[in-house]
Amino acid sequence: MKRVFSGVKPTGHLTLGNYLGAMRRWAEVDQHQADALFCVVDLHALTVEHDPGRVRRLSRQGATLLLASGLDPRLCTLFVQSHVDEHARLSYLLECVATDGEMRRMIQYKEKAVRERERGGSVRLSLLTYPVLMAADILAYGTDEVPVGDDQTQHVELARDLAVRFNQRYGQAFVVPRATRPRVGARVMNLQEPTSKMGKSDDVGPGIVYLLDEPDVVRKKVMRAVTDSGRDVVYDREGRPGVANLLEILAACTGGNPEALSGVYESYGALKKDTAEAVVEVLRPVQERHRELCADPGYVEGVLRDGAERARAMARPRVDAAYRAIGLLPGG
Ligand code: AQP
Repeated sequence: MKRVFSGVKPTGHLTLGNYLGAMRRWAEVDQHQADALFCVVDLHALTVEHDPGRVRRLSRQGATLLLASGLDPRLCTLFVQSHVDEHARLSYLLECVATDGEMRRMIQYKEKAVRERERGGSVRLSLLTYPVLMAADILAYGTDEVPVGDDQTQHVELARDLAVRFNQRYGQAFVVPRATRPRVGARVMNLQEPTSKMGKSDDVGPGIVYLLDEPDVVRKKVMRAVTDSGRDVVYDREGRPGVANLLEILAACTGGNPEALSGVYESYGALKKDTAEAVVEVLRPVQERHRELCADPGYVEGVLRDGAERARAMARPRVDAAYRAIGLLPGG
């Protein structure tokens, strides 16, 4: 059976982008068809300015929302990255095969470094090396597939390159993974800035639909989405990014096709109304289940404890073998 690994970063409240681009497919497809691991990648949240208490709260909330979105611990392994030491252990080895130039070419690094400077902060070294830790997350488990949204494909490419390089230099240690993406919803854009991705730690809050937004808040955000001065509803990502984004969100929520849906609407208002209702309906069961799980925090903690134990047992032999292969003396 193929192995699948993916994760969410507790850098903000999870968004509709995270859900349509990744989480929904993990629950509906991946956990049924693969030996799947899903992770709250909390170490990654330390790569930018952070508040310790907030990261802890968001990690717990992220795990709870993953369960609420349908992950079933009987079908998959759900855990928190920092509970499994193998990620950090392997990351160091991979830093010894990655290059400085590779890191500096990463688009997300460039974008986030600019944002950190604009916010008056300095750029942490861990922001530069973040893709190596992500490669370790993936490679430690012999992962075949990494289901992610478009924004993460460059990082998965790097994980592939590092696996191939390590294997060529030191012997076959890692499976070479590949990224998979959803048919629609792979890149949900900010409703107020439809040329930028809807990102959970962005500053343009009104353009972001959070998974725990109340239905009326969702409606308000979608109804106020930026479109353009035209009138016809046409699907044109380049020329009409705002309308295209709404059509893609509607298609992702209803199982339709954005191109076909564009023919159904004669006004932006009607498109927005249906999109808002479709989003509210998609989020409703997730929010209900989230409420139930919040009433039973011991259950979530237990799932994470078991998950970390299982993940450790899967990662340790491969990471130990990589330590030996690269030339380190086996210890006690
Ligand atoms: N807007 C999006 N559209 C489609 N997929 C998305 N993903 C994120 N945003 C969108 C996918 O969600 C998964 C988890 O993302 P992450 O927690 O690793 O964070 P990220 O990719 O860096 O995205 P964010 O939400 O924008 O976080 P910040 O703002 O902290 O950088 C991934 O599979 C991602 O592709």
